Amino acid sequence: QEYTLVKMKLLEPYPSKLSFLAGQDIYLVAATLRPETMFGQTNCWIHPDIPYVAYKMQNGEVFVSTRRAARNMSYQEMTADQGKVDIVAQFTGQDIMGCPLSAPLTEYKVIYTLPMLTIKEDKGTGVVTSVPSDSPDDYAALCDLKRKPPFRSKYRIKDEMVLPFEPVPIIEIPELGSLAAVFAVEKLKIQSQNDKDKLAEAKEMVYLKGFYEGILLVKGFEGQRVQDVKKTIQQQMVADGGAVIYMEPERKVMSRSG
Ligand code: ZZB
Repeated sequence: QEYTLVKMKLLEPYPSKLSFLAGQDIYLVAATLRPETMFGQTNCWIHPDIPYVAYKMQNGEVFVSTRRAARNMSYQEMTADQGKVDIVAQFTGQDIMGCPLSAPLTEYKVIYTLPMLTIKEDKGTGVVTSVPSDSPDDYAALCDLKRKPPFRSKYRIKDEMVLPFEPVPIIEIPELGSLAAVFAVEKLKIQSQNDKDKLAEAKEMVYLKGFYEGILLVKGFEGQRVQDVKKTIQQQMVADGGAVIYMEPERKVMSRSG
C-alpha cells in the first residue's frame, strides 16, 4: 500500500519533551491516500495515550510518528542506516498536544495538534491529518471538540486552536455537495467520533463517489477530476518538500482460533 506522507512542520517554541531540538526541523508525518484533499487540512490528530518517537532522518530532519512506522521507514532508505532508527526522544501524544504546525497546501497558516481517540496505533504513522470537508471521521471529531468545552480542557486544548477552524470546500461531489463529509455526518445523524458503524457507512458513501465523481474546486485545479489530479498533487508536494512516499507492508491477520 503506497501512502503519501504529509510533513507537518512543528513550529517553535517546541514542547518540553522536544525543546532540546530547538533550531532543528521537526515534522509530524501523517499517512494519507488522499493527497488531493490537503488543501482542506484544518488540524492534525494525535492520540493522547499512545507512544510516539522522534527520530533522525538521513537528511538531518527529525520525524515524529509511532515506533512501528519509524521502523518501516528505516527499510525505505529514509534513515541513515538500513533497519536502524536513531531515536532522539520518546513521549506520549499528550506531550505534543496543542502544538502549532505549518502544513502544506492548506489555507490555514497555522494549525494545531488535537486529540482523536479512535486513532489506531498499528496503522499508518499514528499521526493523522484532518480534512473535515471530506472525511466524516475528521468532521465528527472536530465537532466533538467544538461542542464540548470539557473535552477541550481535559486535553489542555485552547479555544483558539479549535473554534476558528471550519471545513473548507475543496471538492464538489454530485448529490453530496462541496462539503461531502458534513453532508454525510448530518444525513446519518452521527453524534460523535465514537459512532463507529455510521461513520463507516458515511466514509464509504463519500470515498467512492468522491473518487469517481469528485471535481476539484481549488485554485489551479478547478474543474479537474479527483482521479486525474491525485498523482499530480502528490508529485507536486514531494517536489516542494512537503511530502514523501511511504509504503506500508500488508497487514497480516493474526488468528489462531477456528
Ligand atoms: C486525509 C484524508 C482526507 C483521509 C479524506 C480520508 C479522507 P483507509 O482508507 O481506511 O486506509 N488514517 C490514517 N492513519 C490512521 C490511523 N492510524 N488511525 C485512524 N485513521 C487513520 O484509511 C486511510 C485514511 O485514514 C487516511 O486518509 C487518514 O485520513 C486516516 F478526505 O487522510 B485520510 C472518506 C475518507 N476521506
